Amino acid sequence: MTVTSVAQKWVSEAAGMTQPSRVVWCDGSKTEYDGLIEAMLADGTLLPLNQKTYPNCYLHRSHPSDVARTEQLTFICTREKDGAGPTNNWIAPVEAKATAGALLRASMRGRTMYVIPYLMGPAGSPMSRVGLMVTDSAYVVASMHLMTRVGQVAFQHMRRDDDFIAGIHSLGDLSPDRRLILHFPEEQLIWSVGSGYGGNALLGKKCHALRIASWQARQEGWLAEHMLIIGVEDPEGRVTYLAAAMPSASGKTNLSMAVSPLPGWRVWTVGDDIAWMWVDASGQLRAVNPGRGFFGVAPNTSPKTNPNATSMVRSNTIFTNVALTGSDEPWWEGLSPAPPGGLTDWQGRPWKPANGPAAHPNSRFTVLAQQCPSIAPNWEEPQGVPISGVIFGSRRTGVVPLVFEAFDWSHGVFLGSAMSTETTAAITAKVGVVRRDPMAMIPFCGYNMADYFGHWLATGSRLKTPPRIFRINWFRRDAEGRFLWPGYGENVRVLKWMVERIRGTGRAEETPIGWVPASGAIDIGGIDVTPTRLGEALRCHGGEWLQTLDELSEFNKQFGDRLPRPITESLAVTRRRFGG
Ligand code: SAT
Ligand code: MN
Repeated sequence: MTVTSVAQKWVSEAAGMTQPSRVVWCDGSKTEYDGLIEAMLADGTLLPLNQKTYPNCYLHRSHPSDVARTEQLTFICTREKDGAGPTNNWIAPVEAKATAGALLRASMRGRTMYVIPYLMGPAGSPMSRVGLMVTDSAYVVASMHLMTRVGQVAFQHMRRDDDFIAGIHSLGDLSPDRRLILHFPEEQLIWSVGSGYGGNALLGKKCHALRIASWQARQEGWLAEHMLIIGVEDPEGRVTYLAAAMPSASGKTNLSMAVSPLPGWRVWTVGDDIAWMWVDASGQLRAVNPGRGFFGVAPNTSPKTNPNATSMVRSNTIFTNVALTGSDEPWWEGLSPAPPGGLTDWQGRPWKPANGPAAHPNSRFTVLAQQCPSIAPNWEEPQGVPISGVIFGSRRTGVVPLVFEAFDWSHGVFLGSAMSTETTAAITAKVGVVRRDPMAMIPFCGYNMADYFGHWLATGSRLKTPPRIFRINWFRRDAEGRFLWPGYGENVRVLKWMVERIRGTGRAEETPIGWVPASGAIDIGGIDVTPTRLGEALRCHGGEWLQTLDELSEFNKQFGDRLPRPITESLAVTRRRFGG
C-alpha cells in the first residue's frame, strides 16, 4: 500500500499514545476479512450461525451496557462553544483531549492496533472523502469492511497528503463511566473510547459521514444528511429519485427497500441512512450514498415488513445482539409470529419472557449493500443521482398528517426544522418520549444548528428547480391507539403521490401547513383503509398545531439572533394561517 507521510506520522503518534503491541495496516481484502472472522471465532468475539442456512453469517454479543449510541457522552469540541451550538454537548478541545487522553493512554497495551484507511462514497466520485482510523477492535475492522471501502482506494482519493479525517477508537474498558465520543471538526479529528457499538465505534458512519462531514459540507457548499436515497420507478420505466430524513430506527431501511403493492411501480435502493448531496453545475441537486453497506435494525424485519432485507441477510452478514434459535439461526421479535422454542437471548441466556425481549430492541445486521435485491443498478454512480424530492419524516402518534407538501423550498426547510419525534431504542435513553429532532439531525449536526438551517436555505437559492419538500408521518394512531396507516410496502402509495406532485399531476388541497393530498389522490385500492380513515390520517387540527408551534418557538429561543429570519417568519405565518 502506498501511504502518505502525513498519514504515517499521524498513525505513529496514535500508537505512541495508545501503546499497542502490534500495528496492522488493513488492505480491505477478502483474505483480511476471512482472517479477522477466524480470529474472532477463535476468541469468542463471534459465534458461528448455522452455516447451511446462513452461510458466512456470525453473531456478535456486545457488552450489555454497550448496545446503542450514547448521545450524552457524545461531544462536538469546537474552540468556541457557539460553534457547536445549543443542541450539541460541548467541551473545549484542550479539556476534551486531557480527559479522553487519560483514557486512551496505553489503552491498547498488549493489543493489536488496526489501521483502517477508508473511503466514504463511490470510487471515482468527486464527492467521496477519505478517513483513516485506528482501532483495537477486530469487530470494528470487519464491520468497516462491510460499511465502507477499505484499503488503497482511500489513498487514491486524497486531494492532498493531509486530506483525511483521522479517527482514534479504543474499546477501553467498555464502561459508560469511561466512554467519550469526541469530534474536533476544526482539526478533522475524532476520538472515541469506551464503546464498541455501531455509531459510537464505526467512525466512518455517524462520526465522520455526518458530524464531521456536515461541518465540511457547510464550508465547501454541500449537504451531509441523515437520509436514505431511493429511485421510484413508474409503469413507464421513468425513475424519480427522492432523499428522506428520518430519525434512527424509524423505518429508513424499510422504506429504502420497500416492495411495491402497485403494479408497475418499484423502489430502487441507493442508500438507507446517509446522503451526501450537492448542487451540480446546472443547478440540479445530486446525491451519493457515502456508505457501502447497511447497519440495519433487526427487530420487526420480516418477510412481510421488509422481504428484501430478510433475504439479503441470509448470507455474509454479521448480526449483533440478536437471539439464537436451537438450530443456530438468528431470531428477533417480529421475524416470525411466535418465538421458536429453545431460544437463547441476546445476552446468551436461555430466553425467558420475564427477561424482556429475546433480541435487543436495537439489535442489528451488518451487510454489504450489493446483497440487497432492490439495490439500484446505478447506486455507485460517481456523479450520484438527481434528487427531485426531499422528505422529512418522524414518528408521531398525533398532530402530524401522514403526508403533506411544503409550499416552497424555504417553507420546506421550516417544516424540517420543526420536526419532533418519539425516541427509539437506537439511543440509550427513554424510549417513546417526544423530543425535537430538526431534519433528524439533532444527534448528528456537527455545528450550530441555526447556521445549519441557514445553510439549507442558502442551498435552495443555488438550485435551478428546487426539489419539492414533503413531510411524512407513518406512525399516526387513532383514539384506540391503532396505526391509521398500514405502512411498510403500502408506503409506496404515498411515494406515488409525491412523484405525481413532482410531475404536476398529483391533486392536493391547500391547508395552513402545506398541500395535503386531495380526496381520492392517494390510491387505496385493495387495502383495508377506508377513505374516512385515510382522511383521519391526513387531518390537520388547528388547536394541536398551535400548541406545537408554541413548543417550537420555545425550542427556537435557544438559537437567539442566530436563527435565520425565514424560519421565524414561516412560524409566524403558519400561526396566522391557523388564526393564532
Ligand atoms: O448506531 S448507529 O448510530 O450507527 C445507528 C443509528 O442510530 O442510526
Ligand atoms: Mn441512522
